[in-house]
Amino acid sequence: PPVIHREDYLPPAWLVPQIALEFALGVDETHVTSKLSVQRNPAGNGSDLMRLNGDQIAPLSVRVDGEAINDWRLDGPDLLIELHGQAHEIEIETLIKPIANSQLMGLYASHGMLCTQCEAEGFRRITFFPDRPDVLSVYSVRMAGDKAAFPILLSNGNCTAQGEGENGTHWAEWHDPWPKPSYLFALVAGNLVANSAAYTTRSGRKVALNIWVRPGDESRTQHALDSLIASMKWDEQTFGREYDLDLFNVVAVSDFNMGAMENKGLNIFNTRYVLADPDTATDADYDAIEGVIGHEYFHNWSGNRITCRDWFQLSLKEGFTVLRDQLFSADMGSEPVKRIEDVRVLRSAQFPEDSGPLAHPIRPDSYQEISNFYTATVYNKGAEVIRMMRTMAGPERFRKGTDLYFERHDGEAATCEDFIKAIEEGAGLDLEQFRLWYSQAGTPQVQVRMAHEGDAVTLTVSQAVPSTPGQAMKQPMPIPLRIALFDRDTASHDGERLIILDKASDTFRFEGYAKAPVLSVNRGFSAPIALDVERPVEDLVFLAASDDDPFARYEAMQSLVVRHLIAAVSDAMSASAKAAERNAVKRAFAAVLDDVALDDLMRGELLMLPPVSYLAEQLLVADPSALYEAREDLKAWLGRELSASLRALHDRVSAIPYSRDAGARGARKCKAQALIYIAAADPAEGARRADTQYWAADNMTDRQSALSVLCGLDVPERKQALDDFHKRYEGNALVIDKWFALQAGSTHPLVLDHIRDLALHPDFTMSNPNRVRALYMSAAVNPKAFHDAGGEGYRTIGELIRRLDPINPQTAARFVPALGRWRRIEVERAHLMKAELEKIASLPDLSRDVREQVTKSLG
Ligand code: HT7
Ligand code: ZN
Repeated sequence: PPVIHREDYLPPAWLVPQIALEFALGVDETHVTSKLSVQRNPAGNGSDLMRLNGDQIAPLSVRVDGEAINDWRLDGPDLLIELHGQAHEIEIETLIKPIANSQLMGLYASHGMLCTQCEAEGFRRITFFPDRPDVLSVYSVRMAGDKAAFPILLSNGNCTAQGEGENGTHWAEWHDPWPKPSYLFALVAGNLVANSAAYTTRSGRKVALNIWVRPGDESRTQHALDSLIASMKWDEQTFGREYDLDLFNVVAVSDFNMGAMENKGLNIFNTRYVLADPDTATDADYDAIEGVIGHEYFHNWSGNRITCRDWFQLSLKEGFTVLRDQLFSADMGSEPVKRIEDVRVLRSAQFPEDSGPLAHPIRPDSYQEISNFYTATVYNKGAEVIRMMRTMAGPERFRKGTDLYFERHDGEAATCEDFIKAIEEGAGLDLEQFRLWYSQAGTPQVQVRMAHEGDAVTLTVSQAVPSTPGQAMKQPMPIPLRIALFDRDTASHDGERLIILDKASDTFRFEGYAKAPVLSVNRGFSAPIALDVERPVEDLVFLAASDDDPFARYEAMQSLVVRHLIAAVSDAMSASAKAAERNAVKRAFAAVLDDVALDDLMRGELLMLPPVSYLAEQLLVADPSALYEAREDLKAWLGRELSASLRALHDRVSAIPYSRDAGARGARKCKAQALIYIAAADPAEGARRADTQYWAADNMTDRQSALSVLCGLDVPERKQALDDFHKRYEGNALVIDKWFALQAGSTHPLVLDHIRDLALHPDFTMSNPNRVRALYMSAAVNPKAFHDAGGEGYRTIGELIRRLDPINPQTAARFVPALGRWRRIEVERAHLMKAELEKIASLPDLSRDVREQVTKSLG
């Protein structure tokens, strides 16, 4: 497949200021007529050739200025037409088969409903069009179809007319006044009901809001609607951004490749990020809904009003919008807890990407299949990079920068460079060297050494950005580090400082410290780096108990555990030194359990052990089973050593009744954590408590955390609870997904047998991405299952990729990175992982999606 390079960008030769689309809707066949008003682009290369992208479609007819023409030609999937004037009208008819569209890109059918997914290149599966984000058009849409099958007809913008047709049909016309790229087009037709509200913007625009779902689901939409209203208000207050249409529709669809899609005025969501009530959704589900509703809404400005010039600029909209949704969620709940969760995601999903064969900068230089670049790097590291700009400027000056960006580029298809320039000018920052964060891949490794002499503290800080595919040599990048120097006796510091390391190595000197202070560094995770600080274990215990930055406190806990577990799997430390480190971990955990000043949400965070994937990141070559066992041993040991406190905690929080307030949510988080340790230490007691919790639960958070513990135990209560769960929630697809995920993600000794059986369960289907992810992504991230020494886990994922690729290549490709980490895994497993990749690569008809990921992973 051809490689597309960022540097080869050329403006389009032809523009399409207007498009009128007509759909004769049917689940089996939909007929599409598309009328394009095209104009030569003054900034184009003057070519007469107009390229209209297509993908698995054929033109039924082509007309230019009203005349049927035959001298069009196909170039691969694309339609080429020669045009000699300045402006023309092109009319093209196509016939598509939504029911046969298993890729879920373009127009497809889901439970009798028709819906679209056009980002990144799905529009070309509907009609021929210059399907690139720098061609902006005003869309008019007319759709007609059977009224009984499709009582609700939606598209972007406003409904301008509707009426009845013949033979039980009806029609609707929609007009979106805002020019947009084709990837933001959307259409939905189906039997839907809405939970509606009205919102008045701060300048007085009245907006009708609808959350559309299948009949029966409407009682689970209030949280999504509340989150939408909160997002609209927050964007006005925080970024000065108002909504710009009279209508905002959100539609929930159960077959969806990703989380949601920000189509102008008609967001389409995975049901997972819409439906919630206490009985079926966990606290984490509620938070995810709030975050994704916010994310898609915020795209209205960062993505829709200002879009991307080309797909290499994807982080322009995604990185910035992730930052905006993170700040929103932090303001809606607990800022430190949200920061910890975001860093956990970055470390477990993005750090491995950055250190593996698929590493790429947040603004990639080349791709074969753009769907493969909707990555944690583009999204989450992209957000971290913009967050660093905010940290360096401060929130007020950063806001001046974003104001300038929105004002200067409104209505344009912009670049990351445009964003950087606006922040530079608006916020008054020099970002010359900082641009390296956009072009260099790899997580900077930062070393900090502290020396104390007389009353002066000297920090020697150095950085190394590792080599990544195609980028052997790296330059030093500006790294903003928030630091504090603590007085050990008073547990206080003299104010936080921001230092910026912009060289390979630098020293920073601070005076007025008669005694050596305790260093707290990268507070709030001010830079997305891996940190190596040489310090005594006692300093970490001190920070874990006393740092006034909650993130730094969490970080100290994590560092203590990482340090201990890495030592546990290596020979570098004596047995007595290992025991001393383990005792330090215990003291830190005991302090967290006993700290009455700590809120339970934060306590729950502090009690979480780092995942095996993050532990493996610390080693050049890891034995995942050894890490897994060491982590399980530590869990059981802490459970035994702190048994009384953990049981007391579980008892205390179990008495707190269900509510959605922070105290009760914190209680449920602690309940889940306490149960994990109790069960690891004493499976019988764990099973007894989990069983009681399961049957007494009046909410999904408690029921799921209890079932999760039971799933890992070989006890009779396990099957009873699993059977009950399935029966209780039969017909609720999102909860049945949990039933699959809990079993596939469990620590049960027979987990691989369970996964094999679940794949044959009548509720399992390859055609629903949520179900596929519930079973197989849970298996791929479960070290016990995936890294089974015999290779069964690798074979399971390899076979899944091979079977899923012809059905849904985008989803199949998402499983490749798990196998692609083979170089960082011990040699025997590495062989088995590589063999699976080779077996996939040997298939003749692989999709471009999977082919790119597999080739890069083997390369
Ligand atoms: N901007 C949206 C991306 C998306 C997507 C991309 C490829 C294939 C399917 C997709 N569904 C949604 C989601 C977002 O970041 O808001
Ligand atoms: Zn997004």
